[in-house]
Amino acid sequence: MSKIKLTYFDIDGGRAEPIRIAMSIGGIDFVDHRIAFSEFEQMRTSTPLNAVPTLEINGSVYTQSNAMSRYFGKQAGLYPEDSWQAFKCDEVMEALEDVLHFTVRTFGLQGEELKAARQKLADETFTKYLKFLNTRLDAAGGKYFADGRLTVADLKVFVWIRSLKSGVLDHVPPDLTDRVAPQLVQHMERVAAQPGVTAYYAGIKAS
Ligand SMILES: N[C@@H](CCC(=O)N[C@@H](CS)C(=O)NCC(=O)O)C(=O)O
Repeated sequence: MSKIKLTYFDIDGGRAEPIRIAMSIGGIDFVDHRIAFSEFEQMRTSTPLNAVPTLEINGSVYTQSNAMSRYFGKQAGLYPEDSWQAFKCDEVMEALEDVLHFTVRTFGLQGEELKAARQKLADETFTKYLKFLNTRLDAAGGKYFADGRLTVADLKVFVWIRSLKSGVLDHVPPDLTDRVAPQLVQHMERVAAQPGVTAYYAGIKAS
């Protein structure tokens, strides 16, 4: 059987990062195929839906990051067995998919147009989703989003909040989460301190 291959941009974020972390926690052997943005332009049409991440298993190529997170999350013990808890996990993951969809719409804009779009994104869309996630976390007990333990929903939120706080998106204030949803900052720190997560990043630094 050929090795599993996950293809995505060479960034420690975005849609593939929760999948990479889940596979690492689950001890799943995979090729972490990282591509440059310029490389994607050449390979775009060879992917099933002209997008990444893609997952190659036994010679077939699959799509949809949340499906991948769930598949490997189940193998890694990071997905609830109880269907109601699974629903809670899924709701958060799909909300994050909305966020990425809205974010991507601002890519490629320039100058004042970019500034206006990003300020609107921060003030309206991100603020709405941050408050929503904060409320969900609170309702789930304040530590994890589902099942009272680390799941792939926590990994996906962690990756987003870390990205927001890094200031990588021009015109989105890095302290937005601190102001709007402070519990998510504590959540990010909680997830970052998980042994499986620290081990994953230690491996990345060593490679
Ligand atoms: N629903 C898909 C969305 C995939 C997607 O849109 N990926 C972005 C990168 S994060 C992409 O490849 N976009 C291609 C493009 O913008 O042309 C998933 O979750 O995997």
